[in-house]
Amino acid sequence: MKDIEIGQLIAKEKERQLTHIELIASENFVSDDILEAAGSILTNKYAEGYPSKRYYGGCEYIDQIETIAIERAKKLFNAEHANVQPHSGSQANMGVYQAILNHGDVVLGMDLSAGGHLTHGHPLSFSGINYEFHSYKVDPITECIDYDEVRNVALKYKPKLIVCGASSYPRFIDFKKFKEIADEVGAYLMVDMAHIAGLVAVGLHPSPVPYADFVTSTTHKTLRGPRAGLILCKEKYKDLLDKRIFPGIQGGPLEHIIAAKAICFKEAMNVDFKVYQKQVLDNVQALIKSLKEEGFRIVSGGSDNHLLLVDVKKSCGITGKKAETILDTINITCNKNSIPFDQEKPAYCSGIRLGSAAMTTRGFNCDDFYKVGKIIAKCLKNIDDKKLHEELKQEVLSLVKDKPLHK
Ligand code: DSN
Repeated sequence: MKDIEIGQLIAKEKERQLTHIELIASENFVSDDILEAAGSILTNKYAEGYPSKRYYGGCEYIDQIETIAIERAKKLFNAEHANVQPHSGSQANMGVYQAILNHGDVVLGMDLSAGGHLTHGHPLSFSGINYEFHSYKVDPITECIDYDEVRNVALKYKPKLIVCGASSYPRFIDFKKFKEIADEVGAYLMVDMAHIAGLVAVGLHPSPVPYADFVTSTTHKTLRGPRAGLILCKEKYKDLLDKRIFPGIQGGPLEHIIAAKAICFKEAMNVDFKVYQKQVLDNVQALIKSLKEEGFRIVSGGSDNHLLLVDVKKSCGITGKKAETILDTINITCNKNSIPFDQEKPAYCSGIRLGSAAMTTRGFNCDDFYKVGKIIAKCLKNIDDKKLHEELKQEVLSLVKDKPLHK
């Protein structure tokens, strides 16, 4: 690369990725094919519009690529329509909101501290600014969604839209129950399946597609594609939705990323993708077992998906922020996370969120994740023992040695 400054920083970031255990639940490592498409000459092309209805010439190959991406997304998720243009999950959510809501309309979403996402109504997000969001939480004892509470809040506020799906919720979500509640109050149902899309694709999490009017997602979490968004919907909403994405909220689609999404959808149809997702689930269970043996409290008592929340405040008396910082010194990357009914401010949090998708891609098995649990436990129980931390960092380095970012 001629730009030495940026080239060196990319090289350093690659080295960081290679030498760290990546436990951020929303991250993953893409295949070489996806990387190649995302860095391809397709980035040179403007293609405002949709296949065969473009506002620029020279789109004959772009049209084929985007059509393949749409068809593969529909096939993978058994959906009637797919819009593959959203640049991100936030823009996918914004597109759906703008398609069916008016400014000030009432919406129901999951509270951020219970596991929801910023775009599910946080007051600082466009969602909370433009619409009147109300939220449901989780049951204070089980820390799982209480569908009776969701129903009661829905009956009270009569939302035009109910949003479900989460960023840090470790349990199965019952989309059928959400649909029944939405029908009872006459609301649309939107499911944001960003975190669990890979599990849904292979049938290891129940699919929201049969129940939701709109399903939004990112493509880079468990789905292991490029950093981008996706919307699935019923055929009857196709025109409404497509107009909202372009020209509603976006201009030229990122066709290099759409090509990468098409490859991602094909990869997700391979038999080995299901094997990978099963390993993701097994690895989470190994990590939970290891941490529980060390006395750590796991929010909701466990996990049904690719992530878990560890209550580090209760388990070892430190904040999530402190835990995130200390783990980083031994080359383990994760993020602080609020836990249900958290008493700490969002900048500190009482928990950390751990996910298995990224390291499973790098070839970690249950033994590796069990060891990772022991390393985390030793580190967080001895936060001032620098000598121990150095030993733990060496253990991490030996675990990641000879593990490529993507096999
Ligand atoms: N920031 C993503 C996550 O980490 O879950 C959600 O957008």
